[in-house]
Amino acid sequence: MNTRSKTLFDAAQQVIPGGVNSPARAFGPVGGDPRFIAKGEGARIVDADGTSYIDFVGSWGPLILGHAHPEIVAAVNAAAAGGTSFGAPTEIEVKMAQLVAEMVPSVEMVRMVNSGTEATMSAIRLARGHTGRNKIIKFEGCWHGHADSFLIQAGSSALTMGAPSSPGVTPGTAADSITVPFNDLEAVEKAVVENGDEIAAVIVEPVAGNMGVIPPEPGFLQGLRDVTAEMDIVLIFDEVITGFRVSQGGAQELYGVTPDLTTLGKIIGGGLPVGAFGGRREIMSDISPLGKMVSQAGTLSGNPLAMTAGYETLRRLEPGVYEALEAKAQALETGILENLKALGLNYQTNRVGSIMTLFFTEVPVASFDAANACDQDLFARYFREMLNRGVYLAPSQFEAAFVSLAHSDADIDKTIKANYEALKACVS
Ligand code: KE4
Repeated sequence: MNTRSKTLFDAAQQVIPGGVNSPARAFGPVGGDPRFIAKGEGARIVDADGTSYIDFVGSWGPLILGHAHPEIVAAVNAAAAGGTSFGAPTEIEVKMAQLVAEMVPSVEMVRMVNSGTEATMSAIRLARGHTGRNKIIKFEGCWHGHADSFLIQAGSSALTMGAPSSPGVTPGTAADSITVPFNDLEAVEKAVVENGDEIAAVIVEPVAGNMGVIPPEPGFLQGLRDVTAEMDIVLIFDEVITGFRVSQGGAQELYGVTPDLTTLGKIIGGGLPVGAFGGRREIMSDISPLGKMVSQAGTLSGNPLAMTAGYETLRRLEPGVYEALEAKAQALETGILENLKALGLNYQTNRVGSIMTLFFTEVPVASFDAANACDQDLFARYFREMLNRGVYLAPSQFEAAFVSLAHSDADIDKTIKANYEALKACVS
């Protein structure tokens, strides 16, 4: 059918690789063509053909307050009227850093950047510069953005596209990245023993969100904290998804484990390009222009527009917000589980607060291998059935659904109804 989205996609593919500016948006794994989005409002997005969807991608997490929040749009408009970027320090950057330090337990000092990738890339460089060591430990199926050191057995779009280890990453770089299974503390301890004084950092998503949502097993995060503290290894929590999402202070507050460094993104920018890395003053004091002068820089880092969107978002995330998000997400998960039971299906759900994944497998998903064993063809069918019923999910089994404060009870009920019909269509 020749829709406006199709026309735009045909044009896009002539000048943009795959027609998308990020592979996670490609519909290849789920079939059909991506919907080109014209606008968003609250919990809904409208595509170029005027079709409206209940949105559970929310720009992959940033829009915890929903699309086009009127007060945030007004604040960004006002900031833009005063200039979009100066390349010089501004008051809003100080207020933002103070607010992040107040909200995130591990953060004594923080540096703003422009994406989660920049945050994680900078954090491991800082850990290497601070410790004088070269190797990092990362976890199979976790995604920390597209810096070379992470693109070995990675999650998210790399996994979805069937290329978890990327061409273009040199053997030398790959040799300094040790990849172990998520939730496998013994494997971490073994890697530390084998490489101990060469390891600069362990970087982990405290709740994995890029092989679908996989919570940490009891004791896993504390175990990482203990083994890294013992060996003076920098523990980095990549909270780009979980930061300000699973609680006001992120996963480190939820699980009571404080890392040395934390990387942030998504919600911190309120939908504009912002990332950040922060943590212990002793470590952050080695970032240029201080201490050991670990280099890190950025033309638009901390620009007043992005800082305004982020600051106005964060300051609205008061504790009561998380009870409301929990109630919405719990209602959605309960409805899905009731549907599965009614249809005699045993697919699995994982949920932490307002992020969740429905896995098309009959075994509990606590590891990369279990996630990777899901029936991706069945997920693709389900995705299309939901899209045709006006529910917009991430086009991959290996992603999270994000519930926002803007999702109404009616939206949740409509989604549960669509879920029942979609599941029934998939298995009939
Ligand atoms: P960005 O560079 O995309 O802002 O952040 C990279 C990143 C770092 N750490 C974690 C835990 C992340 O989830 C991400 C990015 N998440 C993906 C979706 N799973 C973004 C979507 C995309 O790649 O288009």
